[in-house]
Amino acid sequence: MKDNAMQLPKGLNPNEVEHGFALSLMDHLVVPTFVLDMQCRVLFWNRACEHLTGVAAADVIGTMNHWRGFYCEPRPCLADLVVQGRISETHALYYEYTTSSDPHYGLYAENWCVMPNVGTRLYLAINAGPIYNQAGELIAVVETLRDMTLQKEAQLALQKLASQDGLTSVANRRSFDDTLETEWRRTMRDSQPLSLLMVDVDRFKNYNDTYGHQAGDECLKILAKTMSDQMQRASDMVARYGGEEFAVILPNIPFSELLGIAERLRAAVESLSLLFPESTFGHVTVSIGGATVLPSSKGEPGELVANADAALYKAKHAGRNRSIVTELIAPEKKSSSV
Ligand code: GH3
Ligand code: MG
Ligand code: MG
Repeated sequence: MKDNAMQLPKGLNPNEVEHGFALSLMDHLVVPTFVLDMQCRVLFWNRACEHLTGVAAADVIGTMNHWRGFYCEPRPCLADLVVQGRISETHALYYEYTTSSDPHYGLYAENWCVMPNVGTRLYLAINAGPIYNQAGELIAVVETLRDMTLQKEAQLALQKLASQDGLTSVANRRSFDDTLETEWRRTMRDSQPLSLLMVDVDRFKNYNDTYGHQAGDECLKILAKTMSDQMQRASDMVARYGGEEFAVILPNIPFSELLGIAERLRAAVESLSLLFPESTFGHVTVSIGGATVLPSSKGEPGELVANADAALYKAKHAGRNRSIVTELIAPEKKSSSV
């Protein structure tokens, strides 16, 4: 016997070890584990798997009902994909996944699972490993699971914090830069327009000077919420660009619609009727500059920001509380204003 071979418990012969002790060992593993045969029937379902899923081994062994431990609707588990050679479907069925070009390695994936019997949604890390006989034929697949819910929730919360502006809770500048870059590439690839609005609060220094910085902060929060509430599509992003300036990314919005959207935002802020003290300056208002880029192989996202900024500058100089938009990378630039 080699030095690292498993030592037999006293009183057991080798056959009992193979058929009894090995099974008992898998049954007592703290890692939730189940095994499917080549008909996708459950051969083995250990105690940790019973605990994780709330499904008793006696209810699932010999059946194809293993999916019931994890999901409400029938669907393949990772081990089914390996048994049936349906590896190309992994991306459609799992939240995260990696596949190896070596079929002996199996699959790794992560997913949000409903866990119908325990009533708690869990984020599971899943390995499905093929088992081959001595002739090299696939005879079964073993699936092991790890509960990663706490780690995933912490990761998502951190990601959210890292992409949110601390004061107003809209997207922060970093998130704006990333999204604009992504949408720019999409625009070039899909030949769809991309629009951007830059929104600057009018005479905000006066608001701060009179009400104080804290009241100014409250005002910025209200403005951010008001603008976010105006956006109708999940793909639109309101971000705090910096200070009292906001930016709105509008994927797939053509130039013809941009002025209307800018005016809707401007009017929503004006109708809040947030008063400046002594009413010297009337209500809190914003000026808006916008630009639309048409698909082109040239250019970069900074051009869109620069053009929207230039339009904002014009809106300020034209008297504030107004919107001016520009069409970019067209044969001739068109401008419209209100
Ligand atoms: P306009 O844009 O109409 O030309 O005038 P403005 O007074 O808004 O422009 P300016 O750039 O002179 O002032 C911007 C002000 O915004 C000054 C700054 O104190 C204020 N501000 C920037 N960030 C914050 C913030 O986070 N909280 C508060 N309360 N004020 C801020
Ligand atoms: Mg301002
Ligand atoms: Mg400003």
